[in-house]
Amino acid sequence: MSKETLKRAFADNLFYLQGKYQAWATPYDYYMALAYTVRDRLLHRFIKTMSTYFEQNVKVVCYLSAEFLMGRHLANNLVNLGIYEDIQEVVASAGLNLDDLLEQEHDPGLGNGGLGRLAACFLDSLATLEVPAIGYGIRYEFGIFHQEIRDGWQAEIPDKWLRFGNPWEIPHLEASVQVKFGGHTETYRDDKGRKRVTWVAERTVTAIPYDTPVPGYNTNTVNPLRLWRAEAGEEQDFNFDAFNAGDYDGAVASKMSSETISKVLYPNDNTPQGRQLRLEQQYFFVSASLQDMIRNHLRIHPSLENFHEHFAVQLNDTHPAVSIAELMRLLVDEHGMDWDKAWYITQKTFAYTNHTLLPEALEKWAVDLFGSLLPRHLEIIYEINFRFLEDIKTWFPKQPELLGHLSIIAEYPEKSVRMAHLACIGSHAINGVAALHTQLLQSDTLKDFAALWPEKFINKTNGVTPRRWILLCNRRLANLITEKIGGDWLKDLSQMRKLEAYLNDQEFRRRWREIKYANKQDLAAYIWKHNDIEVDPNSMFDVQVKRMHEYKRQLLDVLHIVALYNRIKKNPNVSITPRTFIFGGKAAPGYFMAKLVIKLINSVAEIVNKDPDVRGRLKVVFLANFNVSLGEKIYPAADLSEQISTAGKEASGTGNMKFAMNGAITIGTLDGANIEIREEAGEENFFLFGLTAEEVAAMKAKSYNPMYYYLTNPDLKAVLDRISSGYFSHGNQEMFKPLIDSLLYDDQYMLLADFQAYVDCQHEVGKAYADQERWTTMSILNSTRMGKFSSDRTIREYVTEIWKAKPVKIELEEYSQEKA
Ligand code: B1N
Repeated sequence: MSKETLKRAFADNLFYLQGKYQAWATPYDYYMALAYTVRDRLLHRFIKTMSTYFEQNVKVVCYLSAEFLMGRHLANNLVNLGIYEDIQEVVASAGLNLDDLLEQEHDPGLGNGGLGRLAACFLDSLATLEVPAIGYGIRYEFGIFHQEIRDGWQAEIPDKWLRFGNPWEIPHLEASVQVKFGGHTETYRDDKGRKRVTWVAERTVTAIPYDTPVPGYNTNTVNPLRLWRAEAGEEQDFNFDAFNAGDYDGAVASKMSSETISKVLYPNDNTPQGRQLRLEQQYFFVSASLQDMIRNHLRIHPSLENFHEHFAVQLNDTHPAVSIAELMRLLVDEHGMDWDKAWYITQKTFAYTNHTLLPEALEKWAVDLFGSLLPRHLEIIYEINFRFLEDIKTWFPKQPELLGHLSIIAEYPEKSVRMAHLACIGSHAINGVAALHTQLLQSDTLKDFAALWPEKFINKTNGVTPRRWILLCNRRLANLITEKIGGDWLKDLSQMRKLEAYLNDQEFRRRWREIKYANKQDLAAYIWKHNDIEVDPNSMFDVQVKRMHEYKRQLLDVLHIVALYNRIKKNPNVSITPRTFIFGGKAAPGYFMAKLVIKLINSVAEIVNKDPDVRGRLKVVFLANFNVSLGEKIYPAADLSEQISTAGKEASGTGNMKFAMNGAITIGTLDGANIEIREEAGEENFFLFGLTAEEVAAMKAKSYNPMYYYLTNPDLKAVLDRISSGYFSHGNQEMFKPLIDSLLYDDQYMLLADFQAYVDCQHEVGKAYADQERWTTMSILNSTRMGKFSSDRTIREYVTEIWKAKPVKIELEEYSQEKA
């Protein structure tokens, strides 16, 4: 891939694809020309990868997910193809700056948060490890809304990400499939006299696949991300008023017809959306994907009897769990297979990942709704359930109560289909996403299934890709690492340990600090530009970025800020470590409390940032529209990573890993992957506080009284009283009352129980930061010891223990290497 060829292609694409001379080209034109140049280089690898899989008849991993939060493609593709530096030169020789062009790309937001981003990291690792894999999902026309802050409140703006075209996708109209909805079922006898069922649907939607090539790092493998679009008849209007009023799905629900299916991503994280359209989305992409697999299988094989030997299908939470009924329907009804054989194949094919323990987040569909949309699937689920419960009766004749616990159908409060039960019964493996989470699944959320099939349960601690989350977002750090230990760490993150040889090297330590400082300067410039707030890169950057949710306890972080502010107001000369508190995160549009916390953060910022007594020692910043590309700017600039969820509530967290890899130190509870991060980093390099999951459960069991803490802790009382008094809300005492009342009278997430421990721990953090030598050591060791949290490690475990798939080398012919 010579620079001359790249230069030529760049110029040609500007002319022939954007239709522009240099003189008229906008930065976006240049971005598009560059994107097409890179895409061409991906494509022949992509095609070679596909044909190799076909010819070698390999087992393919199919990752089914309602969300893929890919982030921008261009820089990632440059990095993975190994042409970043070359392209930088090519672009410079045209008088342009690569970073400016990279900023032109719209960040595709086809996911909410951790779950969708995990799917994206997994695709990167699968291709890097040369595992045959395909991601299947939905090509939403509107991704997660764009967040603006108006008068301190969140406003939601529709995300029209496709408006200026998407150079990374290739539609395949010829590979469309039909997906049916509604209607009824009929029985008949086939020519062998066997009783069969057909589904007479009420309507049919066309699913059109759009493929995005996903390259591995430093390999020839390029796997597909295949996203389905529902064919629209008439173009439908989008109701922006309803949308902005927070009635998010009302904006599209008015004309609930086929073309709305792939219109919009539901903006909920960790809360289910019991709407018919959501179930339509789930079934739509599941059916299209399974039909696609079957079609591909029958191109090479005479029957579907060995389907499970060629496809390993992973269910990313229960969102695609209707797959289990759909594969049974396709095998039994459409391909005439016996039930028992079909069931064997189905169980061998699927594995299920659970991502949450929050009881309210477990998906349930009312039987009436389910049956009216998917009448045949409801019958199949009843049949699966009947056979399963018959087995249970035989195996445990003395435990009739088990039937109600295990049944796929819940009777109360309304008759409904429990998707997690369907997923457990139809899968051969069930995994949680961190050690504690898997334990709690087994001891609590899914305990009856764990007792029944202990061998099905297995932990797979999450990971993140070091390509995007170190190399691409923190080039300064990546360069230092490679200079010291060579480049192998990018494919084997445990090699980072070798850097510990430099732990006491003064020159290395100085450069470590300089890099963090430079990253903080960059972020400070971003804050200045977007928030008009001046922050000092010498202050500690104390960061909490993640979706807004009560269990994540952004509010506890705010209580600490107010506690520090109170200390200063009491004695303006008190000695405190200067801090910049940085927040970011979207709230689901209908989540009132989460939105109120955003308003509180901005209200506290307004007062604290300009109070002369504070003398700039505290700054509070809420960065609007936290997404993958903003994360890439924030993680490398953080000193302190806030991972303060109520123990037992955060399944894993993955932001915690990104922070630590980039040298931030965690303050956190014993929750999710924090526990394993602390184990790896060493307890002396982690700020631990708060109740354990066990203590939380015990305290809840003997009736928790938050008011007690308010009445007995004067600092806590002063904090809550200041907020209640209207001090941060122009005298309005009503504004934050819902937050205060929920703390005093309910406090489901036990902020008040953890308050003092948190404040005390933060005091230790402040002292540690003041000792820059100590802090530098902790920072280096956090970063060097995160090898476990590369998604390469996670994927290797899935591949060997669950999917039983094998890597396949993709050989490029000489001529196509030339052409590249
Ligand atoms: O999945 C991440 C974990 O790291 C997080 O701890 C966990 O909260 C997150 C319904 C979810 N769990 N459940 C969801 C997302 C969208 C939706 O519609 C639920 N997200 C998580 C990766 O394992």
